[in-house]
This record gives sequence, C-alpha cells and structure tokens, in this order.
Amino acid sequence: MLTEISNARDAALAEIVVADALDLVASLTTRLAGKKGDLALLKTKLGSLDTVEEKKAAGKSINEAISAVTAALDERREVLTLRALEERVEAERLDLTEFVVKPSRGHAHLVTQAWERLENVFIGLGFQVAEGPEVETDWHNFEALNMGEGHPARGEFDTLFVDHIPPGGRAGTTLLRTHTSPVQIRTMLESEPPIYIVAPGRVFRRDTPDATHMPVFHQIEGLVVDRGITMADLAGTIEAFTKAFFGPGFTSRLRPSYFPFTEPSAEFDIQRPNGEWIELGGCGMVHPNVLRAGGLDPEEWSGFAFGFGIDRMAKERHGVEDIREMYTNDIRFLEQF
Ligand code: FA5
Repeated sequence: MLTEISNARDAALAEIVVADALDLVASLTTRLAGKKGDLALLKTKLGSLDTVEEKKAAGKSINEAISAVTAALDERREVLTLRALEERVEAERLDLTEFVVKPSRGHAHLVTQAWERLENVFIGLGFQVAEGPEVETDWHNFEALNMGEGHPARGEFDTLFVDHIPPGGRAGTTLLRTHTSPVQIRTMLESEPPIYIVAPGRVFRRDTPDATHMPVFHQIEGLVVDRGITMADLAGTIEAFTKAFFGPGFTSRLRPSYFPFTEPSAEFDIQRPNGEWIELGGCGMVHPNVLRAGGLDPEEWSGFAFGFGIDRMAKERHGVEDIREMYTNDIRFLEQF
C-alpha cells in the first residue's frame, strides 16, 4: 500500500512539473488533490488493510502525499501566474518615444562659445573674471567714468532708464548698463591693486537693430591697475590676445580715439590674414578721475582698460554677415557653429 501511495504521489508530481498552463493546473488540482482525487480515493482502500498500525501509517502517508502534491500545485500556479503577467506586460507595453528625426546633442550658442573662449584666453594671460549688475546706477555707468551730468558723451549711449527710484535717490538715475565699464569702478572699490580682471556681460542700448547693431548685446571689459603700467603694456596685451583668440595670422593696431574714461584713448582694430582691418572695441589708459572715483591715487597707480563687443567678435570669427542672424534662433543657422 505504501509503495502504491508513493508511486501515485511521484506520478502526480511529475505531471505537475510539466503543466504549462493555468487551466491545466486547475484540472490537475481537482484530479490529483481534490476530495475525490486520485490520492483521496486511496483512502477507500484503507479498510482492506489488516492492522490498525498499517492503517495509521498508510493514512498518514496519504495525507503527506496530498500535502506535497498541493504544495507543488500551488508553486506551479504561482510560477505560471507570474509568467502570464510578464507576457501581458510585454504584449501591452506602449512605446511612447517617437522621434521624427534622430535627436542630436545640442551645443552652446555661438555668442556663449565666444564668451567662454574669451574668458579662457584672458585667464591664460593671467586675468581674473569679475562681474557687475545689468541694472546700474547712473553714477557707476556715467559719473564715475568721468561723464558728469550733461556730458555730451552720455547722449551717445541712447540709454534705457528703469522706472525705479533708489531709497533717498532721484527718478531717472537707474538704468540698464550701456557698457561693461561700470565693472571697472565696482572692482576698484571692492579690491586693492594690483588688479587684472576681465568682465564679460550683457549690455543694453536703444540702438535700432541692423547688420552690426543689436539693442541687447555683449561686451567684455578689461581692467589692469598696477604700478608703472604704460600704453605699451596695453598694446602688448591686445596683441597677445589677438593672436591667442583669432590665430597667429592675425595682428592688431591701436588707432587714436576718444573716450571720457581713458586718456589717451584708442580704437582697437584687428587685421585679418587677407589684410582687411576690422574695428573691435575701445581702449586706453584709465583716466585719473576714474582712478579717483575708484578710490585710488593716480600718483601711485596707473592702468589700462578695454572693452570689446563679444557678438561682433563671434560674427567676425565665423564670418556671419548679419549680427541679427545670431538672435533669430533659427536652428538651421545656429547648428552650424
Ligand atoms: C564702449 O562701450 C566703451 N565702454 C569701451 C571702452 C572700454 C573704451 C574701456 C575704453 C576703455 P563702444 O560704445 O565703442 O565703447 O562699444 C564697444 C564695442 O561694443 C564696439 O566696438 C562694438 O564692438 C560693440 N557694440 C557697440 N554697440 C553695439 C551694438 N548695438 N550691437 C553690437 N555690438 C555693439
């Protein structure tokens, strides 16, 4: 009898292991482990056994066999349920990523690229990077730069004033900075010489957009204040910068000019390898009045300053014909750089 039970159990387990569908497991559950299942039916044969001990042992063995078969059925059901779920998830998965064209990695705007390259070149020449606010006082933007109230040079800047009256101040004295030169004043007031800084940033003028002008554009200011600084240091720095930024085939020149905040003043031009000259910005020796406004004694300290248009440099470097192209944000234009 015991052999019969263990044979029936083994046969049942063998069937269960290969059952490959949940409805098959359900029918096996009834046939093998149900109340009238194969194993349970063996109980009806217990009466034919001779001794109570034999009946007990066989009854126990049948119950153990039913438990083992039930456990195997449960396990098989679990495995198949999980598999069915996985198959359903796989079948119903939605691919929500649809690209008309393969996406490509973007890159910085060409003005940002020029800005970062300029910073790197000047850091390589030993300069530090300084910053100032885009909304300025007219004292920092004009007055401290030797352009007092009524100075004709103020008119050239086509200033955008801001509707803000500072505490204890007057209307019409807050503006969007027209150049990065106020950073010269802020740097001199905040730090002690020797000063070797560049200050790139956004500036604003009421200029009508055309091929070389934008009302919002970018400049990079340079300021050096130390003992015994001369115009030769300025010319040497500009030449070193020209070669580092544009390439060894380029050269530079200073052309006499006028800025209220530098004396003497010059325009800074660069020459392309094809011989053509391009104007890039202004420069000069820091005016004694500007040093004084920055809290420095002009008898002790001297320095030079320069300011170039970053957008114009990017335009020149890449041969862009119209500066406005850089701001219409046409991806077909921008992705070329
Ligand atoms: C200045 O702004 C002086 N602060 C530069 C300076 C600094 C001189 C330190 C001396 C010492 P200017 O207005 O020329 O100067 O402007 C400098 C450069 O900014 C120009 O040469 C040009 O490259 C660029 N620029 C001026 N206006 C515009 C504009 N509307 N759009 C794009 N670039 C411009």
